[in-house]
Amino acid sequence: MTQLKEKLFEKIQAHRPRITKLTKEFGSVVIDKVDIGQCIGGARDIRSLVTDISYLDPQEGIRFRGKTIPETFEALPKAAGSEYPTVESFWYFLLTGEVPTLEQVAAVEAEFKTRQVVPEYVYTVVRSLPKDSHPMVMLSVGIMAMQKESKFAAFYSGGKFNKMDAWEYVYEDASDIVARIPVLAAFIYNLKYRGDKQIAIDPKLDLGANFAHMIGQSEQYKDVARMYFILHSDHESGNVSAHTTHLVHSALSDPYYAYAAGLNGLAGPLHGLANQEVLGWIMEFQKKLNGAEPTKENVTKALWDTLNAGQVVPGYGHAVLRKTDPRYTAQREFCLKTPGLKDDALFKLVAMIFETAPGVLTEHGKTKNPWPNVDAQSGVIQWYYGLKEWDFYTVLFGVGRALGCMANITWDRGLGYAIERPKSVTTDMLEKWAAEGGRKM
Ligand code: NMX
Ligand code: MLT
Repeated sequence: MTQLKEKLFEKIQAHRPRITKLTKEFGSVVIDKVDIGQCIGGARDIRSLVTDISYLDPQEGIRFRGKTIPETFEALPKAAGSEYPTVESFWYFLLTGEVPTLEQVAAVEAEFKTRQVVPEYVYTVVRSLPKDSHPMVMLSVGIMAMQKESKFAAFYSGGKFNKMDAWEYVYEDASDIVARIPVLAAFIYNLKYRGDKQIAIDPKLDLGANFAHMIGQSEQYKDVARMYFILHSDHESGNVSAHTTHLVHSALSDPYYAYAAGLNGLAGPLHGLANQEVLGWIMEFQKKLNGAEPTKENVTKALWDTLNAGQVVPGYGHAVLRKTDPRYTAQREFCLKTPGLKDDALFKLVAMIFETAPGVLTEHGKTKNPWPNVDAQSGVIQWYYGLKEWDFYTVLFGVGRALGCMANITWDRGLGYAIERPKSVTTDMLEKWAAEGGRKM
């Protein structure tokens, strides 16, 4: 067992009795109620999932393992010569809840080197797709094609499956997926936008730096990749990509099936695809300006045009958050401290939208949260560094989100969580309970 796997085993063993006690002794303690609005309205706010990996407070935003974003970046060991931690150190932290030592980080980096090679047949499958397929299709198909590597599936079909050991095989698949997904994403980028000019893995580099290297990016972009993947990793368990991954894996579908499904959810415009939509919206706006300077007045008009056309303003609003997303703030601060970027015209426009959109959305009066989410700021950074193919932005989100989804399903198996199966009701039933003032329990 690697150091990380041993540490994880220790943590899982220590945690198991807590779940057993809660289920056996306190299983009938009520923690929430469900109303008709929630039943029809996307199960909003119903407390029915458990994770210790991250928690999203509506006012404060995300905490990873109890730490805010600035605390996380502060606490973790940094990549050599960088202000940012490596993705490997963050992976250790997400899985175990402990800040790793430099030696523990080096061990994860070494482990990832042995895992990161994507089998050649996966590239053949992805290459056979039409070149104008969306890169999220390519990513999802690539992960799905790799399913035959699944150690969990082999363990299950080998006839020796048992609940106590199953997490070990999920850990193996999860680690393979986390180590390989940036390599697959870089392959897709080069295939789609660089005439299939592929760049080999540099085995000396950490995960984020190697991704930058493999897409032909600059030295500075290495930190962008590290920051981006960490920021997008996890957002507790109810969001579409994490929930889908958890749901599919709850049927004991292996991590490849589960994460391909999660990616398919991430590809929706109300979820991860919003980062592509933001850039699309900005480009459309600039086209309409026809060379004129953006002003608060013309930004306001463009926002109203979108709303009056019955569309959503991409990058604004959130199902849980009720303030500016701290992932937005972290990226905005990155822009403000990066010479060149803080004076970039696109950054200034995004900042102007930030000044304008909350007021317009409040006046519009529909959204419960007029503030920006992660997607409103992420594209401008990519654009500045020359990654201008905005239909690729959700793939970057998907690489980061693998960290959270894979850590979560490893723990799901460690704690033996049940197959997910909520109950549905009919409209007749809802109408009856509405007339009676509630369901008689
Ligand atoms: N622009 C216009 N209308 C909005 C917006 C927005 N940005 N956000 C919410 N609304 C509307 C929403 O469509 C709904 O309208 P209706 O009653 O006609 O159905 C109403 O406001 C109430 O919605 P909320 O309860 O505030 O939001 P909900 O929890 O249903 O949805 C989002 C959350 C994130 C899907 C929604 O805010 C949205 O569509 N935002 C724009 C897309 C986006 O940025 N998504 C990315 C989310 C983060 N991520 O990466 O996943
Ligand atoms: C996410 O990162 O998953 C999004 O902000 C959506 C969510 O949390 O619902």
